[in-house]
Amino acid sequence: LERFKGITIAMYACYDANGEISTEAVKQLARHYVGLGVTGLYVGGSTGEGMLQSVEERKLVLEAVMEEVGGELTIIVHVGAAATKDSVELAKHAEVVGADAISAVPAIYYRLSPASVERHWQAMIDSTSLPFIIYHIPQTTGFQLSTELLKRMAAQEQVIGVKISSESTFELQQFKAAGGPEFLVLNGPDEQYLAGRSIGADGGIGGTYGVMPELFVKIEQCFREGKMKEALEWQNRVNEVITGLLALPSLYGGCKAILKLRGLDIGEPRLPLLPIPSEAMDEVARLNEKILG
Ligand code: SI3
Repeated sequence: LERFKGITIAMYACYDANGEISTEAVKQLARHYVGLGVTGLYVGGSTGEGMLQSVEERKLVLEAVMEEVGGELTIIVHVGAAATKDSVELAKHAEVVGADAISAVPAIYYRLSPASVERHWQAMIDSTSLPFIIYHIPQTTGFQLSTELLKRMAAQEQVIGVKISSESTFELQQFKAAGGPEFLVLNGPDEQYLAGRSIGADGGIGGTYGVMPELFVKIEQCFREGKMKEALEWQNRVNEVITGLLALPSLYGGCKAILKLRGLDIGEPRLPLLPIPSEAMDEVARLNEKILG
């Protein structure tokens, strides 16, 4: 399980000037993250705009990532979709192209019972032999994962962990206790990375890591070495940037704009996510400077 611990970057969606998937930009971005001390990439999640892409587009993105950095970074693929059938298709594809694990939110839109969500996840698990990581993000899916369901899922060897994007570190600790010491718990809220680690998370998956991976690697290193005061100083620096990013018209738009300032053009987010207007570019530049320190 070591290859899933530490810093996993939730990778941004990459589009060309017409808003179509750019496999070239996907490869460039994936390559950009090699050699920085991060563990891997989370592809097609919230940050990766998987829910705004067709099944075919999601496959294209993963293929590009695998071609470029497969074997160099651990690749977790988010295969969550509204329809179980689409998730199963994406899960099978993930196995064929050699991804390290799949992950999924509960199916979206319908108000689902725990039994329904369990069947949805089970269909993906049964369709491959890949490890499965539950993605718990109740603020967007509306589904509150109970400790009972988590325990039932975690009882299967193939279900290796949960990514918790709710902002409750108490819930994180409870899930860790329910899953047992060998069950991975991955922190979702980047602004609470150190808090999550301190209360039992084995690492994290985050959307703002992609503009400041080195800073998250610093937090992680300090934490591992027991240098808590220093770890907190890095977390506080990161949080000043996140505060600024969250005040922009769109978080992912802001992250992409920062990368563009550094010469990495991966396009704008897809609607309904908003691009960054030109009048906000001074603030984007200020945040970029803050990161580069
Ligand atoms: O892309 C992903 O699936 C994520 O990494 C989600 C991640 O947990 C993000 N949470 C949400 C609700 O989007 C965080 O990375 C979040 O963007 C960050 O903590 C800023 O609030």
